[in-house]
Amino acid sequence: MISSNGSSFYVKYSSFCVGDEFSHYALVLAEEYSSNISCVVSTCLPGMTHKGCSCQQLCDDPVGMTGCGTECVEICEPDDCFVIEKDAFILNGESYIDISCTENCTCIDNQLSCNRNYECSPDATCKEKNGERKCYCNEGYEGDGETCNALYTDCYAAYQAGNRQDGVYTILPTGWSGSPFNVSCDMTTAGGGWTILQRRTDHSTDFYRDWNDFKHGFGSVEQRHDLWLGNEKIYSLTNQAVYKLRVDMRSSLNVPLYAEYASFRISNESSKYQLNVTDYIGNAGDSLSICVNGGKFSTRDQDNDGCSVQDFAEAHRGAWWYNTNACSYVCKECRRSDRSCNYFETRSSCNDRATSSNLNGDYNGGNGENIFWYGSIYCNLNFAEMKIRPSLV
Ligand SMILES: [Ca+2]
Repeated sequence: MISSNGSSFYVKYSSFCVGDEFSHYALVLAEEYSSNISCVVSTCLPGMTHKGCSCQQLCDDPVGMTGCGTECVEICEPDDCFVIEKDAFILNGESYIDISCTENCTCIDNQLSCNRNYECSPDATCKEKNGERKCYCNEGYEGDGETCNALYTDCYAAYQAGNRQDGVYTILPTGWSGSPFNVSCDMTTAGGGWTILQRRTDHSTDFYRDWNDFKHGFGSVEQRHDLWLGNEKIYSLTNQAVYKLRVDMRSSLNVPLYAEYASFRISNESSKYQLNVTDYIGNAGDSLSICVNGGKFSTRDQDNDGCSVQDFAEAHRGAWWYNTNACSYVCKECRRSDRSCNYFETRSSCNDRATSSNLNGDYNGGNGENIFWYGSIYCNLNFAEMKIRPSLV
């Protein structure tokens, strides 16, 4: 028989006899029988482990031994293990690593099972953290402590290590004091190894946001959908080496465009992430050197554009290095016929639209509030992606 909890057992009688019709097929069994009825397992309390079953004679009157029967009883024993060095018990399934990180013992059903080949990687340190001693990979490395791999400082480092797939990589720029973070890497465009800073593909992500959002970043790095990596991360990246900037774009008429700058870096937050770019090449036109370069970053809640009578982050519904001090002329609007922008006007005051690019503008925004790159003959964009790579490559 199999019981409802899955235990199988049998019962055996020494004789079995059925009478004739006259006796109405009466059943006659021998009184002697045996069985292997087992106890129910896994009823041990927490901290105890099933160690088997024992058949015991239980009697209603243990003294007179009357009404006796056999009952199967589960044996439960404590499942912890005593560790001499620790001078304490550890629970079943728990591990203990000795003080020199050379032995890793696990308690399995009362028994310590020890791995004596446990050893820290040369890039790891044996230490106790949050009450747990083990080998921990040093800063700039990741792994389980026995094996530690150097974290990439950017997508180009991942590319150099042999990675050729576009996708998400975990990086730790030199000087970044926070935890390693994910970036989306473009490993295929223009030689690969590009760390993506910004991407605009549709209207689903709102880019009209405050300083803190642009400081820390938003959007989906993992999906390589619309994103802003974050000014703190961009600052850290662009100050660990000299970086080249590439901006891939597509005009509203789906013409592919690009702009590259031989160097690109931003300053820290106390300098308002001031922009510094040099040496444009590309087919999109130069829309950072004019009206933008040298500018401080502005958002709708932080006006650093250098113009006291106008808030350009609000005027352009974006967040950018709006720099009215450097802007002597400005594209008033895109021509309706071919959406090109060869119609520049000399600016008489800063009380005007004043930027030559606005890649964080409103995806569906109207003229001047949308995503534009006025250096191009096609100024309105339906796609933009900013990415960086060490400039010596
Ligand atoms: Ca202003």
